Amino acid sequence: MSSDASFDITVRGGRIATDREIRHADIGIRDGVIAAIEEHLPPGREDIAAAGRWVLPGGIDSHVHIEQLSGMGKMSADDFHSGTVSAAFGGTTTIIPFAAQHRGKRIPEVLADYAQRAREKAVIDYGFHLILADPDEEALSQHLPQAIREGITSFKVYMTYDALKLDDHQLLDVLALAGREGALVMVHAENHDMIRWIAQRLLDRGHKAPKFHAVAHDTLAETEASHRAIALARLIDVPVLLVHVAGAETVQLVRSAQKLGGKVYAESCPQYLFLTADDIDAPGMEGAKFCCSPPPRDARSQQAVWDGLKDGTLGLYSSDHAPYRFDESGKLPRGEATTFKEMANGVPGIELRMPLLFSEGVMQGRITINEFVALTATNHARMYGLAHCKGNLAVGLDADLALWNPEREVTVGTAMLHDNVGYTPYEGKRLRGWPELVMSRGRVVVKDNLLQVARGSGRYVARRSPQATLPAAGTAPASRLPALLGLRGKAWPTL
Ligand code: DUC
Ligand code: ZN
Ligand code: ZN
Repeated sequence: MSSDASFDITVRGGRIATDREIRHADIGIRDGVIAAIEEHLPPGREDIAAAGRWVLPGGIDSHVHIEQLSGMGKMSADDFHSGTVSAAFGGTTTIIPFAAQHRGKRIPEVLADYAQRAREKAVIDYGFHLILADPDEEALSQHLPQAIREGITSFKVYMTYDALKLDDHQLLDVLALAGREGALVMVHAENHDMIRWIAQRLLDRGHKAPKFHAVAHDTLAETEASHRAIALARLIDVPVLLVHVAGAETVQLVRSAQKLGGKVYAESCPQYLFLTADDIDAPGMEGAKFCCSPPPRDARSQQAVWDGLKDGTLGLYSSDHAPYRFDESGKLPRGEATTFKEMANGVPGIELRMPLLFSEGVMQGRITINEFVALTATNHARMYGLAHCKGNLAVGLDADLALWNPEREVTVGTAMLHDNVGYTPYEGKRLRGWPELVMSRGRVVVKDNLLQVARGSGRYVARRSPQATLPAAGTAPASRLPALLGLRGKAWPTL
């Protein structure tokens, strides 16, 4: 691209970081797309001064629950407006929420319903994953292939929750279908019967307080189900992604499976870096504010998650934003009498996901700025088929970016956030570094601490096939089953 082209916007003099490099340069933007990145570009119709700022790709948050009915039948507190506004103020420019199928609902209608809600309200771009609760013959043979053609190239399945749980036979059906069609299966891995069994005994003994949520969701329930999900995927040589990894043993499991050559990917979230089960052990019902599944664990697991993010075992860092208010609509359906089994599961985090990792990861020297970019944007784009348009700063990609002031100090408080939750688990935390200007497709979305765009101005992005982000080689012999059973896998494009 020649330097004398005219630009709608020139972002001038910033320090640009991608997942692989750092450079001082200007960015020229035309028609919402990055048209040039060079040391000195001519002025655009608008110039944005970025000296002293990091210019980073806009974040992609690939695990958020927005305007969604949960497995426990709870509607999340954020709709597509408050959810996307909150994301944008935290430096995120693309989200991939879930369109949730509940049993008995037809997939095409579910997808149409979520598409319409988002279209009217979202202020940043979005795709969808499908939560799959009913993988019947019609779903497997028609609706899922159709959804993939429409750009929904990942499905989330649950190994727990009465309303959503799939058995191993069903999981194999979904994995095989995804392998055939070039889609990705995301797994919520917790052993349902272990949790149910412990919870019943706790309740029988009168243990109802929020802190018993963490007892019921024992770390072994996560380890066992994660191991099983990995084994099912490896059995038929299909990629799998474990979402919201919380426990040290699960990180180790994933690392071992990857070393063996398993196409095993994994994600973790802020709550597993910055919270522990001790936070849930708070007076009265206060602990409910920190309850999510799997629950935050202990210092050893926090360190294991940091290590996994650093060494690439955990390639994705998402918020798992699951917003519920601290009242009858969400966390406390029966007020003070609510038991740990009745509280809505989930914590908010869409706005603080990136600032938390920037402050505690980059500014504290735990991860590099390039690792930050990979974990918050680039790896999501590759994993979820968005790399053709998002997740990095390069000519031809959407001009989705954020200007981060690394020196700005912020003390987290509920009032500064833009979600509809009314509390934050990170209240009072002091952070260094903040995204001060956020741009999506060349539109300034957040500037001067104000929203600059209209409701409904975000766009749906049809996603392509996932890309492998791990080397394929391993030491274990490849499974012979796919050939024997005629399971023709569609190879993922590699980088
Ligand atoms: N699973 C999630 O992915 N998010 C919130 C709660 C849950 O169980
Ligand atoms: Zn989950
Ligand atoms: Zn979730």
